Amino acid sequence: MAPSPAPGTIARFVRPDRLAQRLADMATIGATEKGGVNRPALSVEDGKARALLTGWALARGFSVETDGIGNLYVRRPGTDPSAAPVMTGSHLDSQPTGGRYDGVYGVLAGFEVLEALEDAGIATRHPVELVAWTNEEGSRFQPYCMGSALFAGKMDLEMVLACTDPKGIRVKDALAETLALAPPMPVRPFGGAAAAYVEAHIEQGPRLEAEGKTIGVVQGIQGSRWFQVEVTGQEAHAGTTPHGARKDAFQAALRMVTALNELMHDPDDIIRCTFGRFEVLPGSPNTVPGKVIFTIDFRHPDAGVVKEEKGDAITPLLQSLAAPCAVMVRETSTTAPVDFAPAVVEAVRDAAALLGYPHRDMPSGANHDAKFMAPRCPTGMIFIPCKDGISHNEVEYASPADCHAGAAVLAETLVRLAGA
Ligand code: HGY
Ligand code: MN
Ligand code: MN
Repeated sequence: MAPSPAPGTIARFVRPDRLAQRLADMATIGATEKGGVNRPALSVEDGKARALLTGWALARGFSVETDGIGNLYVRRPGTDPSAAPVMTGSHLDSQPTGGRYDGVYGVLAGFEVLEALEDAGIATRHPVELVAWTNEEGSRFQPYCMGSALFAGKMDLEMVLACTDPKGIRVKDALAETLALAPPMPVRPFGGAAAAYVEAHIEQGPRLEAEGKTIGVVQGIQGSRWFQVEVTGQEAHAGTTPHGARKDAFQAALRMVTALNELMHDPDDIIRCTFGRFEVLPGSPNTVPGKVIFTIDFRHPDAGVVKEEKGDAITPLLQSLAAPCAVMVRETSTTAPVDFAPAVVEAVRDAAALLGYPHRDMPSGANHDAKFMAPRCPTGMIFIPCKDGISHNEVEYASPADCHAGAAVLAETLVRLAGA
């Protein structure tokens, strides 16, 4: 077996120009007028992005596979066929007004590492495997992270396939259409072994840029709970119906949001509570709203706050404020905070130091597929800065130099974990 490459070797084969070009090519799929992307999970755009990555992978001689939810696996074999793969990856789906880096950067940084290994002729003991997870965002279909959660055995496939988007389209049907856009490939069962998982991602926050750091050595991800709330009142005439006789779904929802803002008030500004979707129906100026549908995205790094201190109070609070309307509260996702494996965190930190990139340890405020991989195998993440900390926005931007740095640190980390 060839001698292990000296530290810093693989980083020299990571090509910033190639990575930048692949990011630019991928950004044409679902491109929006303001320079972002709209690539909903299991849409035609998602299918085209997978097809593009599949074509690149096959052209480099890597093998490709999928599974029952359409996760896309790209594998470079190791010298020990019995060894579990060291995995890397992220997601290709985006927010409706998403950026050109959220998720796709981690997928393409991982692909760049596979290419660099190939170019360097480095043999790793473990296979190195890239995965593009299905529906990380949870924007079109809730819950989020369907792909990684099913891989990790944390969701039921039949439940997931039955989930519908706001237009009533099922995951099952959208998945079939998406898969048809990529070449046929072997289908593997869920739950394969993984020796480690490392995900590269933009920070989606302002810290690294503000502190002049290039690399975030991520310690873990905060907990989060998502709810969908449906308030049902009675449509009525806006001019003739006395307020005392109304079952106004909007007024009830307004009481709920006001009370939730009080519950989630945090002078330390650590709690995150967002009402990202708020629909008032029928949406006519002179009809009392008969239905309001809204979402709650609640997050906190402390498990006690996520659960009993705040999270468990949400549903009873909404129910107490519904009358004279009715309310249905559906919790669509609950994930506890996760800590990443010290050995992987250390490998990321050592790689950043070896390559001379200023770095800092930090938590993740955003959810990632790594949250579901953390209980399955030693897991870690690498952050790079994004301009003004902005993400989930079409102006999202990461510099080519920072994209290169993250991919180089990822390469060194994966080579160390894969046993070259
Ligand atoms: O919502 C999140 O935290 C992730 O960016 N999808
Ligand atoms: Mn993401
Ligand atoms: Mn996102």
